[in-house]
Formats: sequence, C-alpha cells, structure tokens
Amino acid sequence: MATPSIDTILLDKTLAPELQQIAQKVQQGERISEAEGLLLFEKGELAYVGALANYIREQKHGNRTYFNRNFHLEPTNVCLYTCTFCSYSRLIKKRGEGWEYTMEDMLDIIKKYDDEPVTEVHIVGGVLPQYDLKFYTELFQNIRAHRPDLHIKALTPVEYHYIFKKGKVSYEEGMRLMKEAGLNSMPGGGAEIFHPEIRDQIAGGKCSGEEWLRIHEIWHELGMRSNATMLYGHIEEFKHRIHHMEELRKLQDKTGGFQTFIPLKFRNKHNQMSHVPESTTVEDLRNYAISRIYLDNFEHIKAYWPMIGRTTAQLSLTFGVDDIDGTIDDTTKIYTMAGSEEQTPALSTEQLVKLIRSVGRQAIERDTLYNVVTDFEGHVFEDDKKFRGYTALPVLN
Ligand code: V47
Ligand code: SF4
Repeated sequence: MATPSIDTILLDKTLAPELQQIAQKVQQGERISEAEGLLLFEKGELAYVGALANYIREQKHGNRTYFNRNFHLEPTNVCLYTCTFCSYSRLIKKRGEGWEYTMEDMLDIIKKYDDEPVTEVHIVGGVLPQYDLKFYTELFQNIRAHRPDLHIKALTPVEYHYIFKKGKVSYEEGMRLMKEAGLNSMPGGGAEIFHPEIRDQIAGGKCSGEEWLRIHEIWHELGMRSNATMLYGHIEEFKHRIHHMEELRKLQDKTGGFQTFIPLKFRNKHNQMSHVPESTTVEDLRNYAISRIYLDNFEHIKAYWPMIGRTTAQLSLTFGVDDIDGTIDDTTKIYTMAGSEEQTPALSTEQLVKLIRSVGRQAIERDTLYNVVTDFEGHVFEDDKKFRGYTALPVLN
C-alpha cells in the first residue's frame, strides 16, 4: 500500500484547516503540540497520517530499513506481578506449569548460539525473588566472560525497581553495578501506559510511570542507551497515548538516550483482558504513523513483527517505521502465549531481507547501537570487522 505524498496533502483544499496546519509544520520540520497530537488521533485519517509519517521517515532514513540478529532469553514465564494484560501473571498460582531457569540453564542457552552470527541477547521475563541483584550481576558477568562481543540488552525498570529495593541499593548505585557487570543497554519493556488512571488498572503494583522514566534517565546519564515501548489498544484513550509519548519526548529532550520507540499492540489471548477487543490493522498503522510524527526527537520507530504479523510489519514501513525486530528464532513466548498468530519459529535473515525488499525498501543489518553491519548488496562496512562471522557476507538477490 502506497501512502500519498505530503505535497498531495498540502494541496488538498478539502482538508480541515487545523490538519493543513499540522501538515505544514511537519513539512517544515517543526514539532507538533500535545493538542495537535490528540487531533491526529481523533481526526487524522490513515492516508493523511501515513503521508506525513512517511515523509518524516524518508527524510530521516530514505529507504533504509534496519534489523538486527538477536535472540531472546526468558529466565522465567512466572511472575509475581499481576498485570491484567499479561499471560505470565496467571501462572503464579500454578507455578509448576511454568519454567524457572537456573544460572546454568541460562548459560547453556547462551552457549547454543556460540556458532551463530548473533550480535545481541535480549533478556526479558517474569519477576521472581530468586532473580535478584546478585543473580543478574553474576549472569551478566558470566555472559560477558563467555562471549565478550555479545551485546547484553536486558531487563526493564520493572525488574530493576524490584531487585534494587530488595537489595537495598539506590537506583543510581544499582544501575552503576549493572553497567559494571556488563549490561550494555536496556530494552523498552515495562512502560505499558504511564498515566496512573490506566497503569493502576492494568499494571498495578509494579514500578510507576515516573519510576520507569527515572531509571532510564539514570541509565542515560551513565552514557548508555535504551529503548521505549507503549502498550496500546486496550482500555486506554487517545489522551493517555499522547501523555505517554509526551513524557518520553520530554525525557529524550533532556538526555537523548533513547534509540527507538516500539509501539506494542495489545493481544488478548490467555490473560485477564480477553474480553477487550484488539485494535484493527488500520488503528495499528495510524498509531505507528502518529508515533513517528509526534516523537520528532526519536531517531527510529520499530515494528515488532512477531506481534503484528509479517504483512502489517511490511505495511508499517510506509507508515513511519524504519526498523523491524528481528530474526528471532523462537518467536518469543510472551506473544505466542498472548495470542499472536505468528507461531512459526524464526524468520531467517534471508526471509527478512526479502520481506523488506518486496515493499521497495533497502534492508540493512545493524548492531544494537545502529552501527551498520551490512546491506546484503555487497558493500563491506568498516564496522563488520567487529563482528565474528561477518567478513564473507552473502549478497542476497
Ligand atoms: O512490557 C505483555 C508486553 C513487553 C502483552 O526494546 C504484551 O527492543 C501485547 O518490551 N499483548 C515486553 N504486549 C516486550 C518488549 C520488547 C519487545 C521487542 C523489542 C523490545 C526492545 C522490547 O511485552 C511488556 C508488555 O508491554 N506485553 N503482554 C500482551 N498480551
Ligand atoms: Fe510480570 Fe511483566 Fe507480565 Fe507484568 S507484564 S505480569 S511485570 S512479566
């Protein structure tokens, strides 16, 4: 699906004047206000927001579409928190049905990837008392010692808030210890919806929106990078999405430490919110587009294909998205449990490159920090040398 050009939008005499004005702002690279963001959600039709978002996306990245080769490590699928949207929380009452990996189990999983050209391990899962400050510092140290080139992207403020409180250390001290142990970056999870009106209903008990933001701020102050997410399409209203993105935009102005924003579509299977209908594909695409327009200080907008499916991921590339996650080989359990139809394991690198190219975009493999690894068109990048197994990259046709 092609989006109209921004010029078509600017010439459209039938468009409401306030939407015309937003289009002009976007063309001139100006920031839109909270009220304008809300107006986009309320009145912006798909083709209109798509045109604006695609304009920004192509100004920033041209046709380039990024992905990285990572794998997920989930210490446990049991969690003592009871987020109503999450399929992990329901297992706490029947704990025996879930898994709880030991240190040895986790390192065995890491070792399985020894001969794979992956650049990142993404560690995310439930919160349980045995996974404490000591456990995670040792885990990071062990991974670092075993495979120094593997980027460790791990845990969210939900875990950090819990383990620091339990370990009686401040956020500042805790994050410093994590950096020392080998943590490289933080994924964007646990953000859900920051506004307490919604957060208290769906994610009560775990770290607040302010605490989530504060932990990222401290991490950025240490010179480190992280991602941000937003879980949308459940009981929140448009104003809560704008509030969420506004908080992120403000923090990004302050620190510049966020790399990418990942809207996460709420999936309604096997959780306490199964009665809440899921958002439509049109709403998913509108949400990507408005995120791209609103978050002018975020370099990247990422689509998480295991959750939205491959076709919507392809479509999203003309609605503001410039990054696809990823060549994951076990289609993370959190989403298969929550109802994603993407049950098939893995997209091979070749399949992902083809998926991107088939909608006219250029596939670029990156590392976690967006250094280019290869474009699969025969170009060899200086940074390749840092990665094992990347010197003789295939040209994909
Ligand atoms: O925080 C849980 C979400 C997140 C459901 O930073 C659900 O690169 C939808 O944050 N429907 C964890 N979403 C995953 C995450 C992530 C994923 C990919 C890349 C990155 C990154 C981060 O999953 C949780 C929560 O918001 N989640 N249950 C559900 N039923
Ligand atoms: Fe636990 Fe995270 Fe699921 Fe909440 S979303 S129940 S904190 S795993």
